[in-house]
Amino acid sequence: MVFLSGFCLFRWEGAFFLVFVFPFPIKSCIFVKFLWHAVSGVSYSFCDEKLHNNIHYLIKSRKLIMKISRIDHLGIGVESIDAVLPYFENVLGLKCYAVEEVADQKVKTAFLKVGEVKLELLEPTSPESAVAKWLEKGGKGVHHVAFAVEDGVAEALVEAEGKEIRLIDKTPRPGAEQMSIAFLHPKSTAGILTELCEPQK
Ligand code: CMX
Repeated sequence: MVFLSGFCLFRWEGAFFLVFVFPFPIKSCIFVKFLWHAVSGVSYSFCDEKLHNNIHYLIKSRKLIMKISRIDHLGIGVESIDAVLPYFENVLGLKCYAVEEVADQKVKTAFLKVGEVKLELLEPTSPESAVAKWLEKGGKGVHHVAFAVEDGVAEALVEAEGKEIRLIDKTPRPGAEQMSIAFLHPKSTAGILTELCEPQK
């Protein structure tokens, strides 16, 4: 802390200089304070580890955030598609336009459209299926939310992993309706089993 006060006259190289100095700690002067904060703020920002990591990440990935264009579908886990379809068709007036088995996931799927969004009814075809285990543990209704990714599921997975999201699938795999899909673990996605998808190339 430096204490100075009043005007000070001094001579340098034949010229006289009058300097006003402050009667309080030099760091309290508004101008000095401003400079201090500006310099220390900037240097703090550059040292901030998170920012540094983000910049590093941005440089590495050359993008900021994955582009989600819409909700592609809601996956709804059911014991039996035949048992619930009358509700969706006869009460809600929706139309089932496709039934497909996804052997890889050990599920039978039925698709209905609601505007742009689809409902995917999921019926397990084996007790080993993830949906069967979920139903067995008391799961009901919406099983997962699927987001359509515009700029590539593979790239989105790299980005999500870089942001410490737990991946179920490290790389995209084929899903129903000729989609390329990958799941993110609900433990790191606010409890929502999250699917990223895009049409297969
Ligand atoms: N939504 C939210 N949380 C879920 C969940 C779901 N659908 N399924 C499981 N969990 C939670 C469980 O409640 C459990 O939480 P707690 O530890 O707090 O109890 C945790 O995740 C672990 O669950 P688990 O029963 O021990 O089951 P696993 O770890 O063996 O598997 C999961 C969970 C999500 C990794 C597995 O279900 C999976 O790989 N899912 C992705 C594949 C899939 O669901 N395919 C079917 C759809 C196919 C398609 O659309 O084509």
